[in-house]
Amino acid sequence: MNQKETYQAAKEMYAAIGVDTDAAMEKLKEIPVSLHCWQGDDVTGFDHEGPLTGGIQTTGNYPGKAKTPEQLMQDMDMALSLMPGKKKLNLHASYAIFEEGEHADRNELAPKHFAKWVAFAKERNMGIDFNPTFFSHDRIKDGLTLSSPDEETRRFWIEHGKACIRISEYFAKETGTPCVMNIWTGDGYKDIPADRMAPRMRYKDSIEQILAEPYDKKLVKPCVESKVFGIGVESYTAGSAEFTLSFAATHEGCLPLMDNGHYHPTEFVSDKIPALLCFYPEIALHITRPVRWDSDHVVLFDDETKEMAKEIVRCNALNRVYMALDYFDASINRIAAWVVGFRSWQKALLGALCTPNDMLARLQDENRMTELMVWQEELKNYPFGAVWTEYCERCGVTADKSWLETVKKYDEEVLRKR
Ligand code: RNT
Ligand code: ZN
Repeated sequence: MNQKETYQAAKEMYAAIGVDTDAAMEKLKEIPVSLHCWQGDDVTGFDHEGPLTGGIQTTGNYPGKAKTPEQLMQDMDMALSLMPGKKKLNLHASYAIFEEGEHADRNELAPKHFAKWVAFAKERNMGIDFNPTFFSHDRIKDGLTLSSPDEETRRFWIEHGKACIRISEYFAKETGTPCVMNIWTGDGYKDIPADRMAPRMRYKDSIEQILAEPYDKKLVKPCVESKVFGIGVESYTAGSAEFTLSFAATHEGCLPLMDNGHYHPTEFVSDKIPALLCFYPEIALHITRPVRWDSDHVVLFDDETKEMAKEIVRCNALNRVYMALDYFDASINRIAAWVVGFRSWQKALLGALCTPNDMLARLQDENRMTELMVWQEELKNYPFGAVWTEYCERCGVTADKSWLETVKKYDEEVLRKR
């Protein structure tokens, strides 16, 4: 059988259980997924010299990492060309691009420092998401930014947040796509604090001040990302799950952002998605792969990844969930890391769209739990691979791993020569 026939057979099998695979592919093509620029250079950025801080870490020393905006864009282009589906660009403030001899500190960043990124995104028909960078900077005092007891420090970081709101609005206006602006800080304590509330009250006030910057709520979607702990801040994180959820719940227009690496290993974000969708009009996600902890390994087509995608689709919430990838592996080819992660999430979404969700929900409501279990197992053997191959072909990318040959060639010809 050639691919067309294989796909036709698969399509009929899915049709028999009420799944329209063509419609699933058409739908997926329209759903943007945000690709994080920071996988390309180990979260280094262009506006500082120092190390990566904030309780996050990249490990590995794979050769040829991008060191300039041009290199990062070139690498990203290579990655983008190997991924099916609709992409959005996810930037951090630390990726500002300065003219020769120019520099602006984080509190003074302006739209012009991102004009090159806007041109890049527009040429590729991508919207842009944004993140103020509250780490890797010498104005972090004693590990604290927005929750610092030092008013000058806190002011600096509030100004940074406000600058980022203005830049986010600029992105939205330029690209014609709303910009999701995510606030995450690594603020916390290594050891048991004596006061857990005051830092949170300051953090709360700081975010309120940032969001008091005027902006169009249709264009900028601010979020707050929670975290359970970071390296060096194991005992206490100001932006805990309860803190950020409550903040988002009580501040109109502010979304909660769940990063699936930021919970205890026995918690599942797939279960949290429908819980939040009961209350929030919109939510945001950082999709990653935690290995025993917040390790930010490359996203794979694994069970929890599939389950998260299924929940978004089952809840009919593809237009209510902003999806962004967030991982950084410096130990393997960085472009391949981008590609594998993005393709894994595409597979998970396509798989979810090819699931007879209404039928399964009916079995649940009619308490036909034996049948439900048997069906869920049966579906694992459906010919999803044929649908994926067809989807990739329709998107103009290779379906199998032959894309790796292109990356290997680029590795030899470009990366190793840096
Ligand atoms: C860190 C958070 C945060 C960062 C990025 C770089 O634990 O997940 O989202 O990964 O902002
Ligand atoms: Zn994250």
